[in-house]
Amino acid sequence: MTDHQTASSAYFKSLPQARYEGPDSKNDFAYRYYDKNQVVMGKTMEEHLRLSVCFWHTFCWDGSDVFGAGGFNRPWHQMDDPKAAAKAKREAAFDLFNLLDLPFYSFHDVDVMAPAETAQEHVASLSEAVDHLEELMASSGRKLLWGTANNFSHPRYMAGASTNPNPEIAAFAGLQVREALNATHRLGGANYVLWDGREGYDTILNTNIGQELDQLGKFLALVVEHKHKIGFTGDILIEPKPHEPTKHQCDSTVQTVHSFLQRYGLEGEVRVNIEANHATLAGLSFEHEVDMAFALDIFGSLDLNRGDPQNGWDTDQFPNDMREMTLMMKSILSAGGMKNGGMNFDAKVRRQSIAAEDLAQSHIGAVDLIARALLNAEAMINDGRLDQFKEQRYAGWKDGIGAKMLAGSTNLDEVADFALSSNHAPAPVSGRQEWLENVVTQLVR
Ligand code: XLS
Ligand code: CA
Ligand code: CA
Repeated sequence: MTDHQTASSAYFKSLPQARYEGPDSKNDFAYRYYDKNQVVMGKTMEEHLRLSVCFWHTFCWDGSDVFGAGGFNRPWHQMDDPKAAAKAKREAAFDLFNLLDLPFYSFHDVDVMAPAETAQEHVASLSEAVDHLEELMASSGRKLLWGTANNFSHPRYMAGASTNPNPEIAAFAGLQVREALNATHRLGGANYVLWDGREGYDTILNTNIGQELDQLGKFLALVVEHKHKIGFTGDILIEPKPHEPTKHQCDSTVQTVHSFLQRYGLEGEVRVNIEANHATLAGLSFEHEVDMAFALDIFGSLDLNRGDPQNGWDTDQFPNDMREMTLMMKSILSAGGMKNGGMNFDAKVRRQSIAAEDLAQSHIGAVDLIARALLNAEAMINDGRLDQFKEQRYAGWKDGIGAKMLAGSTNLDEVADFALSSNHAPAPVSGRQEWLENVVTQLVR
């Protein structure tokens, strides 16, 4: 990738190139911590973080919400010709990717193409967009973290995509997924994501849950089969979310997805894309979901953002919690680092942040947060106290009756007899949470 490509579209042209200037910089467009070439634990920051900008919030959203019209007035939203508008949007997107100098981006089919109504129009319109994306990627050196199909916005999907009571709609969803997966493969994407926004329900009165789970499971098996058929070597990722827009979503958490994969024989074929704000919507912490995915060996990739602790919506704000990001980074480093996955900013500026510079500065601040979190996580690992404490806490399971229980090489009689014969009352020990939290406070900078 060339180092300092400058933004060329009219929309971003007045903004300076973002580059690393160190912690003392006074430049609002500089990275203070993200030095993409800095080596941390054997890899550059760019390789560790694999940061990605998303199309939908950053270039497609016009600022509208359920109470009012959009006020962003991006030039590509003002154009009459839908094909020219889609092209201008793609060009502006790559200008921002270049300005930020981040390696990856992500998109839904409908984000990048001119709107289409029929199946034939969809295929033609996406294909035109993919030709252009291929050129833009070649000239900029930017890469695709993942592609996906938007099988939730069009009214045809109001009762679900693959879980729809009408199989013709499931087939239309199948067309969109095939085309989006083929496009992702052609563009060298590292992963393919399925976020099943409407694969759930609002009332049990009109829903056969068992039937819909089967529809979803069988559909996913078709996607996996197609991946192998075309030779796509990236990961297929499911993105859990508990609700919004449906009241009950089928794949609500990392653990739910894992059970679902087991039930439909898809273990080892599908991983998870974990979004911070979806974890908190499920009443879980981001670090819980990340650690759970590693424990179940289905970790794939991350969508970085945050919710609002007061309102409990999917607000998709840019992340700003250093402690949360540091603990997440620590989990990733401890598990051996990112593989095909990356960190995608599935985050949007607030509705009043209408300027082009808001799109740049929102990303710049979040990139620096993650870069610092990486340095903090490295410091935590080098410090060793947190890891040593956990290691010590479970040490008893390494041999004796503990090791036998873990290996499944004992029975309840032997376990009970051990308790009888050990001849003392085992005593609880302190979990030392406050001390551990103090250690975190000392190491999060
Ligand atoms: C919505 C999801 C969505 C996925 C991609 O809540 O976050 O944007 O990431 O379809
Ligand atoms: Ca997401
Ligand atoms: Ca979200």
